[in-house]
Amino acid sequence: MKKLLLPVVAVVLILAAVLIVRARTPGLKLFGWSEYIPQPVIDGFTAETGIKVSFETYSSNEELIAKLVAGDGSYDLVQPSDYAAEVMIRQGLVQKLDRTKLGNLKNLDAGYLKRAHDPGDDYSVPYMSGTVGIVVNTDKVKTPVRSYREVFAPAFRNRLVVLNDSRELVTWGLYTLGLPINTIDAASLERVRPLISDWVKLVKVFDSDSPKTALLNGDVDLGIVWSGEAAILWNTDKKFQYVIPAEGAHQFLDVLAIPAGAKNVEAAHRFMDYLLRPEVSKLISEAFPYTNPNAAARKLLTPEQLANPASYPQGGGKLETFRDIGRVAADIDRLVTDVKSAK
Ligand code: N2P
Repeated sequence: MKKLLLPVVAVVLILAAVLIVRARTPGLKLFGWSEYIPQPVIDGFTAETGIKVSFETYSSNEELIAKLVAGDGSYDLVQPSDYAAEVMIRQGLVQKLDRTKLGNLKNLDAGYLKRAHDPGDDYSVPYMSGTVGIVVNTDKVKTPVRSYREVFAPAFRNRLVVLNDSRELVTWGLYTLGLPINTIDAASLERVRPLISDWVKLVKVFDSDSPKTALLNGDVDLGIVWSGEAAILWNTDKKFQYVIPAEGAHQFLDVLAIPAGAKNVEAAHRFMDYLLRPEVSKLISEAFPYTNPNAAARKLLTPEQLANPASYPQGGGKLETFRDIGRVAADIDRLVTDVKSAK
């Protein structure tokens, strides 16, 4: 009996130690876009490191910025688009990265680095890129739809899904009027107002989280969506075609950044470096087929994935990134709230 006691006590002690270490390992608080970071990727990180990840989502940059400004959440890692990262850097809401902890940065295509929002790559790491464009169910819509104006046609009343995003909606109006999308003032917003106020009346569904759903269900026949959503639709059925609007389109680069008040800076760096591994980044592309800025991961994608016209658009079209527009952002939010409430 005595012989048994020692090993049993040892096993119990070891188990207890493991449990204590686990309980003490601080978790990672991640705040990211909905439908963008696959849960199995997050679970893989926890399985490997023991670091638990709490994951909350948002569906617009403005929502993310408002949370950080209010000091809510105490997040360790966030996922702004380029222009939102620019705002956060200017306002001191994010902290400098320790590049020595990001060995996998080498996997990125250099074309996605040194961008205007963070010229020294001091604060942000590219995650995925994409565009905002038109998706058409060609079984239902037989006429070509190439421009914002053609989307917001009376014939498509109640047949449209569009992103629920103020800056996007106003941008479509600005493009339609031939106005600049990053130099916005009261005068240009007043010109956009009547146009988008007509447009919102035609829309059946506003959805930034999963605009593909209304198209898949057949609730709507066309819309304006994130390219990754259009890419999923195309993978499901080739009748869903993606078009870069003729007037010009928004091209985004979404990044990862660490908030100034993060508690687990170490885990945030580990998670970022994990996401930059080619085999992990490939899993992200499989679930959410945006444009992958990770050159090493792209090598692992199939020819079919690379031929998806929404993920990797071929040929021309004017594409522009958003810039930090300062206080006008609040005017845009007000304008869109106004026109929607008058809908
Ligand atoms: C993912 C949304 C893509 C982010 N659901 C657009 N910047």
